[in-house]
Amino acid sequence: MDNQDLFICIDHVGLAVSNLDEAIAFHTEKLGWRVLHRETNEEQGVEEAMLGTGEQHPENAQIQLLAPLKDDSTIGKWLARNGGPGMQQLCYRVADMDKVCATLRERGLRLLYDEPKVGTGGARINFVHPKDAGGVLLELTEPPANPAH
Ligand code: MC0
Repeated sequence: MDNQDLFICIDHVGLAVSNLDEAIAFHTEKLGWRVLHRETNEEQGVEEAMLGTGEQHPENAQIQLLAPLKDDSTIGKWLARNGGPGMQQLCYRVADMDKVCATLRERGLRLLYDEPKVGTGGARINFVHPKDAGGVLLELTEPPANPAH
């Protein structure tokens, strides 16, 4: 990685869905994806599944299905505002979350959290506000040293 690079790869694309089991059925039975990992993240208000292929290379982007635990959660509000399911976020993988967040802050972008929170599989996560990222909610993820998926 060159010094100029902030991101390693696209880690995943997050799709907001109303019903996780129905969305998994669609993505596996119709589109041929496989469920690689599933978990509930109470703090983020989501039940989620990560989808990939049978020969998932670590740097191949995954599809993340995000269903709301409650109507007034981030995903619940997003579904209501957008009138149903759709693409909610783009997530970039980083090697050093603290360094990348500091760099982006220096460049004037708003990070949503002062300190990273816990995301999929124990990753450290933060988000760039969509108004500072061309209308796209950008998630940043630093995978744990020993990933759970
Ligand atoms: C809101 N806006 C978006 C957006 N959400 N634009 C693009 N993509 C999105 N996902 C826009 C709205 O259209 C609105 O624009 C403006 O931002 C403010 O919207 P709002 O209705 O007031 O929304 P807020 O402020 O309640 O929430 C927006 C915010 C929120 C980004 C702060 O979604 C948030 O905290 N997101 C980070 C956490 C998250 O997404 N958790 C779920 C995934 P106008 O022009 O109408 O003003 S958890 C996850 O992803 C974890 C498990 C993981 O991967 O490890």
